[in-house]
Amino acid sequence: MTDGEVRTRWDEAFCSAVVSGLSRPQKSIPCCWLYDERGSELFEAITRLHDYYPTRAEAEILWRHARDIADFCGEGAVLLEYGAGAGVKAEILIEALRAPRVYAPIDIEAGVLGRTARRIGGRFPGLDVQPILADFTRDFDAPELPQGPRAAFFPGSTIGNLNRREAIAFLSRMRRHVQNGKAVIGVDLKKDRRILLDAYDDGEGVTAAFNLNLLARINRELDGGFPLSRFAHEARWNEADSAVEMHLVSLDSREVAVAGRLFPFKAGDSIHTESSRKYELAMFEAMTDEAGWRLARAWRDRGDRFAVFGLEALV
Ligand code: AVI
Repeated sequence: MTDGEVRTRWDEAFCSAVVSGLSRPQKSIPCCWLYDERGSELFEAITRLHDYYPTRAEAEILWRHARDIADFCGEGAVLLEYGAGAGVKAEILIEALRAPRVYAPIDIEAGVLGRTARRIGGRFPGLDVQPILADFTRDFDAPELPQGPRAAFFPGSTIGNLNRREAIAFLSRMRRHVQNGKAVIGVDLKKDRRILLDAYDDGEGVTAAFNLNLLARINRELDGGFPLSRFAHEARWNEADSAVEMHLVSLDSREVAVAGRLFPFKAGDSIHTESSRKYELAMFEAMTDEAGWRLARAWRDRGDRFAVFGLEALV
C-alpha cells in the first residue's frame, strides 16, 4: 500500500486529532469526537438520567421564565440558535416570543438541520425558518437575514465544553452575528463536587459507555487496538479550571496501535476526553465582558444549579 492509500483509509481530521492527542504527555482527544452516531444516542440517554441534572434544570428555567426571556429577546425577534440539534429548547422559547420573525438554526449536521427546520416550520407556520449549515465552533459569517432585533440562543451548557479562549472567541463571533442584539445562554453553575462528579459518572453507567465509545470508534475507524475492558471511565474535578473532566484510564501498561502507530500507556495513564466548565456568576461575567457583552439578566432553577444568562451587546 502506498502512502497515499494509507492516508485515504482514515478520516484525516479524526486521525490527526487522535494521533496528535495520543502523542502528548497528558494524552487528550477533543470532545467533539465523542459524537458519532452511537455517541449521540448515548448523549441523548445521558440527558434523561436522574444524575445528569443540567438538562432538567435548564428546561425548568425555560418553562418557568419563558415569557420574561422572550420579552428580553424583543418583539419580532430574529432568533439564531447555535448547535441547534433537534431545536427542542428553542421550541419553548419560540412559543413564548411575540411575533418572532425568523428562526435560524445553526448546525454542522445537514440531516439534523433539515429535519429541525421542517419540524419547527410545521409547528410555527408563520415563522420564517432559515437553516444555516455551519460549525459554530469555527468562524463563519451569518447570512443576510430579515430585519428585526436579533437574539442568539445557546442552551445546554455547551459553552462549558469550550476553554476560556475558545469561549471568548465564540461569544465575540456571536456578538458580531447579532450586531447590537441580545444573547440567551445556558450555563451550568459551580456546586458541590459530589453532585458534579455523579452527573459525569452516573450510577447506570451511561456516561461511562459514552466515554468508552470513543475507543470503540477509534478501533473501528482508525484500525485501533484498544482493549475496551482494560480502560475505565473516570470523572475528575479540576479546581484550577473549575471543570469536571472525563478521562479514560488504562488499567495496565501496554502499547496500543492506532492508525499504524504505537502509543505507550503505563497503568494509570489517562486520555483526557472532555472538560465541562462550571461557572460562578462573576467568572462568567468577566468572560462575557471581554467579548463585548453586558450580563443583563440571570434566570436560575429552583435548586440553584443552573442559570440562563441574558446578555446585551455593549455598544
Ligand atoms: C454537551 N455537553 C454540554 C455535555 C456536558 O455536560 O458537558 C456533554 C456531557 N459529557 C458527559 N455528560 C454530558
